[in-house]
Amino acid sequence: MAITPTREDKFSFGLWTIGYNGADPFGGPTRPPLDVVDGVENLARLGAYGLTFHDDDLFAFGSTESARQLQIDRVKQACADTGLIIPMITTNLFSAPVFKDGGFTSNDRSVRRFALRKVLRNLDLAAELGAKTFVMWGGREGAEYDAAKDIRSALERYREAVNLLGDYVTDKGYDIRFAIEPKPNEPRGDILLPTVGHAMAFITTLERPELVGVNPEVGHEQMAGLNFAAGIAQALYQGKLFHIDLNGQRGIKYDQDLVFGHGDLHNAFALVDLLENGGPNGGPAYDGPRHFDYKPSRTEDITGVWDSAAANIQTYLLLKERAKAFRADPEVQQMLAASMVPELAQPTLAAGESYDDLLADRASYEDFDTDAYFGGKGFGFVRLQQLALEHLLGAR
Ligand SMILES: [Mn+2]
Repeated sequence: MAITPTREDKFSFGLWTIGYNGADPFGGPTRPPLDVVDGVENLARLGAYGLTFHDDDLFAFGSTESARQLQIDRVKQACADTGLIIPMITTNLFSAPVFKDGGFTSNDRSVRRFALRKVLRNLDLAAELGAKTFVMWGGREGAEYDAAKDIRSALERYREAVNLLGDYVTDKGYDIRFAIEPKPNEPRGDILLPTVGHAMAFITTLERPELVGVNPEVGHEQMAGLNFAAGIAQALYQGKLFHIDLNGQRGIKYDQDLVFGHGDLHNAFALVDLLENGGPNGGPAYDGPRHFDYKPSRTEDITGVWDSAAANIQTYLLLKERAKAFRADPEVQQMLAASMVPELAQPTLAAGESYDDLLADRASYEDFDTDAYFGGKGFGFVRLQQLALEHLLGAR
C-alpha cells in the first residue's frame, strides 16, 4: 500500500540521479539523455519538493553564455510551473579533463585558480536560484600515489579554498551554507576528507566553521565499512548535519548508489528513526532536505527510472511509519528500559559532584561488585534488535 508524500516531507533528487544514462567504466549509455524540464515535471508528479544539480548537469562544461542562460531560464520556468524548489546546488570539479588531479587541491596552481572561479560563479547562481546549501564533493581531490601528493599542502589548499568561499558568501550577503561530502575513494585511489569524521575535524580548522557542515552519503560511509546512522548521530550531535545523501550500498565495494534501503536495511531503519525521532533517547532530529543521491541501474528503461525514484520515497516513508510503530510499542519501551538505553542520557557524575567526591565514594569502586557482571543479568540488546526487525518486517 503506497503512502503519498507531501512537500513537507522535503524529498529532493539530484538531476544527475534521474538523469543518469547508464554509462559506467565498462559500457556506454543504455538510456537517452533526460531533459531537465521532463525531470522537474516527473519529480513534481512523484511528490518531491526539490531538484538539485551540478552546474554541468544543467549546462554542459564550456557552454556559451547564451546556452547556459537558456538552461537556467528553462529550469526556473519548470520550477515556477510545478512549485518545485532548488534547495541545493553544487559544482562539478571532477568530470572535465582539466580536473584530472582535482580542483581545489590540484598540484597545478592554474587549475586551482580556475576551479575557484568556477565555484564562485556557481555560488552566484545558487544565490539567484534561492539554494540555501552548497555541497562540495571533492571526488578528484586525492591521489593514487603517496609520492605524488603532499597531503598537508593539499589540506592547506582545501582550507584556503573553503575560507575564500566563506568570505565570498559573507561579503555578498548570501544566505548559503556549505556542506562537505566525504567519500573514501572512487574515482581517486584515495580521496581527501574520506569520512564524516575527517570532514568534521577539518571544519574546525576553518576561519568560518559555522558556515560549513557535512553532506554524508549512505554508500560513501559504508564503502569504508562504517556505520552510517552512527556517523549521522555524531554529525547531529555536533550541529553539522547540513544536508544528507540517501541511497543504498551493499558492503565494501564500488559505489553502488542503489535505491535507499536496497542495501543495509537495518541501518536504514535506524537512520530514519534518528532523522525523524532523534534516536532512542530523543534529541534534535533533522529538518533539512531528504535528498536522494542514487543511480537508476543501467538495466532499467525510463519507466524503471521513475519507478526507482518513487521507490526511494516510498522506502523512506515506510521506514518512517515503521519507526513510529516501533517507538509506540509498549514492549519496545519496556525492552529499552530493560536494556538501560535511557540511563545513558543520565550524567555519570551527580550534579555538583567533583572528582574528589567520586574518589571518596566507596560504592563506586571499593565496594562495587564487578563479579556480579560475570554470568549476571545481560542487557537484552538482541531481543531489542529483534523487536526492531519485527517492526521493520511489518510483523508487529
Ligand atoms: Mn555514491
